[in-house]
Amino acid sequence: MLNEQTASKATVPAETVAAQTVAGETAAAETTTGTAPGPKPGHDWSLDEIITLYRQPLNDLLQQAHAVHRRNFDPNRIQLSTLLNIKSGGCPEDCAYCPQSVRYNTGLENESLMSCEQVLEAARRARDSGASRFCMGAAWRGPKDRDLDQVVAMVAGVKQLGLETCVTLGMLKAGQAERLQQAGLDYYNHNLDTSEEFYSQVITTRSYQDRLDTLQQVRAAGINVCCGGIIGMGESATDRAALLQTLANLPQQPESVPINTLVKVSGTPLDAQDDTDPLELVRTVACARILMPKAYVRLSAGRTDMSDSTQALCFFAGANSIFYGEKLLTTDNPQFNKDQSLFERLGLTPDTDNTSGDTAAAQSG
Ligand code: SAM
Ligand code: DTB
Ligand code: SF4
Repeated sequence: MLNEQTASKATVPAETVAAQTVAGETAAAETTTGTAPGPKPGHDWSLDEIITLYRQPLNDLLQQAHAVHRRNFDPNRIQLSTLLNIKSGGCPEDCAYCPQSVRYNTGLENESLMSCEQVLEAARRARDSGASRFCMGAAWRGPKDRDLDQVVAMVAGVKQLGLETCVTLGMLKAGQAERLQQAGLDYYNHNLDTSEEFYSQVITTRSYQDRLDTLQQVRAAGINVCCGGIIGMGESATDRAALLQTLANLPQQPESVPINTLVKVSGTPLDAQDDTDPLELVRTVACARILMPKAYVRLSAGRTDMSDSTQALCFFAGANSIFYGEKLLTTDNPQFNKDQSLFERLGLTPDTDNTSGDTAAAQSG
């Protein structure tokens, strides 16, 4: 396991990494320092390469990540997604971080699936507040076909409001992704959460392969993939590197990569975890940006307890999307005015354009 100590000393003087191609991007010549590998072609990152990238001196990592970011995105624009928990609590799964598992006593009220009208009302509010994507989450192991009938109607309705649509419903059975695609679904969120090695310490009721299978079904149905993980669950830096390796080496990289910081909810098995070093988050975001240059990297759960400076560093490192709105699924997210003030102070402009068509087309496989 990689020692948590990062920023190992650079043993090689400044050198130029020649123009190379990363996941379809044509890279300009970059000046970088240290021993970390520069941009490389294809999707065959080894774990050692990613660990070297992750551990290099922070200034070198940030410089490299920001250069990749600038080549692929306007660095001063940010994509805003709003979340709605359309079915809250009572989930049979045992994800150790999750306040919605029926196995943990978190005081959360279980609620049945919201009506389509309630969902559309929330979507209108999100659109009017400036969000461009509306993400609906359900505390299910996976949707039953009769549940899916209702979600299909919600997706179609939200799409008609001019918003991009995203759902996260758990594992999908054969044919379900196609139904969602036909309803106009743009993104399906399904996280790997952590490395395959660490996974069994967090979840036992579904396997890593189950998750990869659902991602494959989503991809095969022509829906954009939103897939990322959580940091701060007691995993090592090697686990974070391994998660990024799995994501970056998928046959087609995800269009959207949420990086969540654990929200410690009282009553869950992970409620007493040590706080995450914010610089480990920054390193994770920077590596995600370098490995998946075309993806929207979302600074997801955990922003309520994050300083403005940490968020600013994450945006510099390549994060270009957030959840916007005062609630995530069951926990708090920053207040609207706090985020608006942050955007102003950082000179960030919310993306109003829908991105789904562009990103799907931009992926090189
Ligand atoms: N039930 C579905 C599933 O698990 O796929 C969808 C909803 S689930 C809540 C979506 C994701 O939210 C999880 O995979 C996890 O990455 C993230 N998440 C849940 N609880 C969290 C917490 N306490 N802190 C950070 N991220 C969390
Ligand atoms: C994702 O990666 N993070 C979001 C979304 N996808 C569904 C969920 C965060 C949940 C945080 C805990 C809660 O609010 O319940
Ligand atoms: Fe259920 Fe999803 Fe929470 Fe796991 S993360 S317990 S599957 S709602």
